[in-house]
Amino acid sequence: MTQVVRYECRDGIGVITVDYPPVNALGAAVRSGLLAALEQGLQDADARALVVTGDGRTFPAGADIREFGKPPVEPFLPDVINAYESAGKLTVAAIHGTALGGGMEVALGCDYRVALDSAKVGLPEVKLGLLPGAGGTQRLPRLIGADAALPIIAEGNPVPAAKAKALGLVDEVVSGDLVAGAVAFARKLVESNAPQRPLREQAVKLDNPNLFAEYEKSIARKQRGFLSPFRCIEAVRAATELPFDEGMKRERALFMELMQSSESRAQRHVFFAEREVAKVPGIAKDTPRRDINTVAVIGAGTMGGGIAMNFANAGIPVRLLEVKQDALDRGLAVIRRNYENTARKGRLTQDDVEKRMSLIQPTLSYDDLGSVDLVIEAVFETMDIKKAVFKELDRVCKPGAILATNTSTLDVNEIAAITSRPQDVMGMHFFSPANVMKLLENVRGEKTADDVVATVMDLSKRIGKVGVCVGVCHGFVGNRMLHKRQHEAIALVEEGASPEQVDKVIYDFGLPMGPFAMSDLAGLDVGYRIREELRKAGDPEAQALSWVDKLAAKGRYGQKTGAGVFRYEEGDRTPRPDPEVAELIAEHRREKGITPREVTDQEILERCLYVMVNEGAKILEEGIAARPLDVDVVWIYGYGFPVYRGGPMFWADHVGVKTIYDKVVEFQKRLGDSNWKPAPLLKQLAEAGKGFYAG
Ligand code: 3H9
Repeated sequence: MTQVVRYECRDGIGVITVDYPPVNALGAAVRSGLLAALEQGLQDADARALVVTGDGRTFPAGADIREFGKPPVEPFLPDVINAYESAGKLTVAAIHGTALGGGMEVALGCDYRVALDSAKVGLPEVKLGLLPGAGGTQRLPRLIGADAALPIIAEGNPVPAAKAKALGLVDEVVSGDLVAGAVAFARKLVESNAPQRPLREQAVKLDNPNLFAEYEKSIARKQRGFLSPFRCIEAVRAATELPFDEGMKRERALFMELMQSSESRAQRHVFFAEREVAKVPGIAKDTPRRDINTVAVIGAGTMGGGIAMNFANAGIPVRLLEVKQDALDRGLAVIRRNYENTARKGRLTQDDVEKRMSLIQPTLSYDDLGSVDLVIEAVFETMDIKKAVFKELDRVCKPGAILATNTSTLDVNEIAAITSRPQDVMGMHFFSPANVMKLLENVRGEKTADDVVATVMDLSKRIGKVGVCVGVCHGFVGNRMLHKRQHEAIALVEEGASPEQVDKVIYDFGLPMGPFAMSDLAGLDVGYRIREELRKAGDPEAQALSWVDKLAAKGRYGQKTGAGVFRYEEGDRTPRPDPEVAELIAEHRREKGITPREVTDQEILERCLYVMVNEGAKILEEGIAARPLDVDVVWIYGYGFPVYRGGPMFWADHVGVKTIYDKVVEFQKRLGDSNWKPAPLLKQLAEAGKGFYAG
């Protein structure tokens, strides 16, 4: 037998244990180990039934995703599960941790299931762009009915043990020693002559005859662009319409289709990227971390308040500082309102609201910050103000405290230099709304110490964020690329497109909204102010006054003023085209002597996205992002880049770097250097026939 699965007999019950850290994934060695152990258990005259379990932290958490895309190796998982299902002895799965995907399918191949009270079970394949491909779509509906099985398969969320028991997904929930509990359960089954229960022999219950059509309709908007949820529906429907073996064939065909799909490839890439991103190149795994037990946030505005909530949510006390009492009161009232809204939706208890509010301690004095471990500044986006804040922090904070700025565009090195401890300074760029958006760009300054970076990266996870380590430059990774896209979007309208056409192309590509709906949401005044600063500073990259700036100058700031690039009706966030804006654009074109032309959707897509890829390549060259995956994760978690496209750099490989480079060169000739100078890295990859990932 292979070492990754072992067999022993305990109290007359054979115990098969998978031991393949970290998550007992069902790689080839585990699959053959499971077969060998089954054989041994069947031949063991002392074993009257068999228990299957996992060592370490979990029951198998699924097929080994690293094997996907490689030539398949026998034995295949469906065959292993069939062998368990048709074994001549009773089988019991003993589940702890997370029995997911293929792991859950192994459990479904057993006659009975016992779970530890803390365990979760589920079929998350859909989140990898797949569907359960080892019988899950055929066996789960036979166990709990199609109506209950469908959302578990098509949404992929794990089900806690107690709920699983209520659904009939597990037979017994135990606490304490799982294997002892499962062995006792198996003995009871044997003693009571309990029958084997192969699910393949069960009929499928379907309560709602319109289940599939209704469900498909209900997910259509949320799952826009994804392929796998819709294939999951087909597979479950097959379970209700076909005999088991036919259903299995259908499941297999759908699984293979998804496995080859670009959507699943992208989703699997994102799965590994979001884990890899936490490992910062050059920072040793064993770098010591600083203790973060208390935090302070400077500024109780929208951003500061949202940031403070993250810490309160994680149970970390946070001092919230403002300079004026009324601003502090306003900030606290907004935070309370946010929590109470969540409580009203049933996602928090009133007790939780009070607990979180009590963790946020308001103050008007910097002298109250002497003992905090981390301070995050979230004041007005102006260098002079930031510097004044950091001077104060340098004065009051204890040695070793981490001093972070939430700046989205300013030079973190310049801010650090105003203090006597630049090694303790870094950027923590939260995305708005800060209590909701998962991305955190952790900006490492020239002098930031390794342990500060490691601490902030760990802390990101602790507060439920995906932290990406980036370097200092204007706009860092996300906004630097966004500014390039915005520049193109504005230019495309100047040349003849309408704002709604540009937005539709980007929305249809899969982003949650187009560039102009996004700027209306963020507030046109924000971008206007940043551009004004650049113009005033005489920055050669500063853009001339655009039609969007003209709208901002007229007080059309976006959603908050009911009008921006689009207009908004009271209480409705739907962007509506505005004839007044069309007139302003026409006037702007006349002033600049531009005759509008027809702009194709294809050109909009290429100019808005290729410009980002080109900028992403520059960001990589300059070391602002260490790896293409860092750029991808920034765009997925910060801007809602469609997961099924894998992020801009992964998508670029899909399109072909050479194709993109050729277009960039063409646009450079037509539109000039300022936005279209090809990144040397892009050129180099294109000429070598390589991609950002594919070597
Ligand atoms: C499937 O089962 C298909 C079948 O239906 C059909 C087959 C025919 N494979 O997340 P963590 C690695 S599809 C390989 O940080 P946590 C992970 O990369 C699969 N590796 O820990 C990481 O590596 P590293 C369906 C895997 O405690 C390490 O384990 N199953 C796999 O926060 C620790 O992971 C799923 O989709 C895997 N399946 O969360 C479950 N899973 O240390 C996917 C993890 O080198 N997994 N790794 O960075 C998860 O959701 C979480 O990992 C889990 C633990 C909840 C289990």
